[in-house]
Amino acid sequence: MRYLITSALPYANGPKHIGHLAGAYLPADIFTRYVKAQGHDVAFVCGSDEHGAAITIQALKEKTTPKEIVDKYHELLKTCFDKFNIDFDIYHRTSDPLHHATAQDFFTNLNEKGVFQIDESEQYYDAEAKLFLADRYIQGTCPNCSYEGAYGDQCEHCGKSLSPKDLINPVSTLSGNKPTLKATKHWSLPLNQYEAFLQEWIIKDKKDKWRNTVYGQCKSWIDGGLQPRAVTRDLNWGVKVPLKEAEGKVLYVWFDAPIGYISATKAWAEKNNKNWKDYWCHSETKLVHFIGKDNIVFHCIIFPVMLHAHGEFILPDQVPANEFLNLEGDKMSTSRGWSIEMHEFLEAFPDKTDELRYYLTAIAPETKDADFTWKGFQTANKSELVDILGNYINRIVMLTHKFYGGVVPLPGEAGEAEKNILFDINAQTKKVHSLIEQYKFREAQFELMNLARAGNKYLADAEPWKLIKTDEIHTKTVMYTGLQVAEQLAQLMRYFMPLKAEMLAGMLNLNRHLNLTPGHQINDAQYLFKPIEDELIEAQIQKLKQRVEAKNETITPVHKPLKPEITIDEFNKIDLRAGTIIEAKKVEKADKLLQLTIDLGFEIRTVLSGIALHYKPEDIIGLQVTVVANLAPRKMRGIDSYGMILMAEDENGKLVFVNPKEAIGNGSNIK
Ligand code: B3M
Ligand code: ZN
Repeated sequence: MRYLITSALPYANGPKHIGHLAGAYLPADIFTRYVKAQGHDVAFVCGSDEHGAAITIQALKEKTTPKEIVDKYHELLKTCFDKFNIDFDIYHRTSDPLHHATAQDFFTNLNEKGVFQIDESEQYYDAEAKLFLADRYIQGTCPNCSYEGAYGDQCEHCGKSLSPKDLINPVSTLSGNKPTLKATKHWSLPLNQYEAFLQEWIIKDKKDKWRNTVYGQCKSWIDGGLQPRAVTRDLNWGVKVPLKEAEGKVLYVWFDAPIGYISATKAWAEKNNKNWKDYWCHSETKLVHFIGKDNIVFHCIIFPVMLHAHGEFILPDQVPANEFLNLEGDKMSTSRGWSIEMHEFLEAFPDKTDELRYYLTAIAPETKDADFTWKGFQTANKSELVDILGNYINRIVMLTHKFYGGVVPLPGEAGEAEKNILFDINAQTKKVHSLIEQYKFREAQFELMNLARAGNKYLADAEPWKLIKTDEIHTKTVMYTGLQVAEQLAQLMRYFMPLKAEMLAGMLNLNRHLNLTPGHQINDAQYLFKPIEDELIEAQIQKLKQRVEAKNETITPVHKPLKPEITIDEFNKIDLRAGTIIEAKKVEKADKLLQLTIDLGFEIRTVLSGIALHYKPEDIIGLQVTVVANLAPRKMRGIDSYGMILMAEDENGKLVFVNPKEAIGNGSNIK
């Protein structure tokens, strides 16, 4: 079997945190190590995503050029992945000329096939900066939740996807001016024309094959109806659109980035005397994309449509997208300071990379969001790695030295217990393999630990340290059998904890011999794992807290521009009433929404409110609030909402209720 395995190309606009590592890099590495060990022909590719507005915005922030930004972060990311032993066959970059040529060829191919539709449209333009504004360069008020710092592509407050023209009071972030609309021309991929293909390929075929979360997201996109997507942008940073009439335009970053997987494969193939087409154009090859859940639509819908429209490429076989990793109960965010960047972890714990790999896999967000806690990390290290895996290895290696000078003994006849544990070696190995093949890395690693647990139990029951005094032959059998467990642990650990696996292989002197056969000399015992001291963990927790506080202090409150003036008559159109929350519950599959039942005195209503991240349902029952009572009903997540609750929000996104200071009759006017 041949595999082409990819991990999302990280934007080279800043460091990446351990949530990214857990989402798209570590599981890909485990899978790759496994399929390679099975003897398959595999290419594992990744690289930096060096285009797009995220990069140019970072350059503006750091007062430098996009080129300097991508050079700096490309190096940082590459080094971090190396240190975590994410074993890419190539870590490429989308600024490479080979990538530019590959992306341009791809565009030309589709263009010549007449795939694109050309749309003339009006787009926001900053007359002072003389630039069309990328969606991210425009900020304004969200039409959905009224958050005033929404971006032209998305409101980070309510999560709604937006287009710049949806924003109320748009402002150019380059100059602070109100942008003007100017005509421009763009090439679009008419996704709507590929609905039949997507129905056939995803809806019919992938339901039982892809993770529920992945399939579900695809289905809701497809069911919601697909729109054409512009694949060009008016920008000067990126892959130039290879057409005379497209001067000053580049390919949209999400058009060129996935093609980066192809150019990375080409670059790797060139160096390694391989044919890249074997990996991309051969129906027997399995293409597997490891990504985080925010990239699902691009990998499951847009890129496959591009590949399908091109016609010469295979489509992804699996897209094992992960959910998110939170940190100490809160969403990880580099900009807020609430994150553990990969390089920071490496600085603090340079020799604990496998311990982190272990913990991230043990809590992997495969089916739902997971929570990283420093204490959890410390505990997993102590009570699992040190006490179970490390302890087993230490006991068996020490005893081998003590009893036999480190030479594997010749076993006598196996008893029932030996037969059982030998069976376990086999059964656990099969389980680990099969779970990895199903992309269930968390369970796979758990089964590896179960083998270590079984080993501990076997030794505890057999008590070779006592047995040696009464039955030398059977002691040899026990020790020989126990060593077989250790050997298999070393084999299975290679996928998850490559450095520790190597260390164990060194201890068992497995490098040249395949099996621990009688007479084989093993090396001295070393501790595979060590407990992590409380102070170190405490220091990390403090560091996190202090950093967030410092960031909060240095954020100079931005005075949000006032909305345009209104008259008192206009204001009076809003009917505000006092009401009491009599019921509150979470809305399924909507992280932010609470469904409230409000007693308005004259009637009872359902109101949805985006406060679920700030308030627990049980804490707000009985609270009197201010309700916009004459707001037109709106449907969210299939539920009708009749009105809105007033909240005050500070620049950090903290929300508090705006409620009558003293209890007053429900239904009272607020004016
Ligand atoms: N750079 C977004 C991200 O890092 C984007 C992925 C590209 S994969 C082709 O999440
Ligand atoms: Zn919003």
